[in-house]
Amino acid sequence: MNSSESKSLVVIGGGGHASVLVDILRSQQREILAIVSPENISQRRIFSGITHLKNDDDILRFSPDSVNLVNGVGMLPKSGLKRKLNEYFLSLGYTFETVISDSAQVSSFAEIEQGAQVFSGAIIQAGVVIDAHTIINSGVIIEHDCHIGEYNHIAPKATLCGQVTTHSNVYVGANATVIQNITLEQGSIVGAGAIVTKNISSEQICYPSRSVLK
Ligand code: JB2
Repeated sequence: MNSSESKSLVVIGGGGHASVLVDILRSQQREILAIVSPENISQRRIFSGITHLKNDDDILRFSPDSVNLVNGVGMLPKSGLKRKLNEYFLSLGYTFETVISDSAQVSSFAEIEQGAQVFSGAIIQAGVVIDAHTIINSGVIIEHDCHIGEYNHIAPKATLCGQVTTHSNVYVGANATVIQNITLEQGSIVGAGAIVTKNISSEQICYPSRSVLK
């Protein structure tokens, strides 16, 4: 166990994404000191027994030396909330925990950067780099030598074939397929179920009905 793993955790957000993270962390016997959400969280049984705090500044009562944070706010296209929260707390000296489900298959020759989240059944092959604060959702396949940028969300069951590169803030929708050697530039969006066979420029959208852009 490294020093990061031994720290207690505070989870930001109390919705669906947070519930999946808390499920993983509970199965790994991690101590969760609080869930911080402005909304009621009592409707989700997975949160029972965990202290509920309503304001983000309540986190300041825990010192950065004693806790790590888990950002449980999900990330849909163009949503900047996750990054905004992370940058605020990183500037105060907090660290975001890297969360990897026990049922994910991560090559020992892959690198997962701090604050990334890898959910159940994901497969991450040799030579892959997942940059910080990126979500690799359930059942995603990231093939060999892909480089996934920071603050991406690769949604459930998406497949990225070998040597795909994504820049920051990229969203790949559920069940999309990106063929090998493609680059998805900053802020680009791949719709659910799309098949991407050409590079996508910054901030452009690949709609599933068209399958490829241009
Ligand atoms: O500023 C905030 C804030 N704004 C919203 N600070 C804190 N601490 N929490 C905030 N929240 C909380 O994030 C809301 O109160 C709510 O608890 C949570 C958002 O939950 P929701 O279920 O709406 O979305 P999500 O982010 O958990 O999940 C989205 O993204 C996932 C990746 C959904 O679209 C999911 O379907 C998706 N799988």
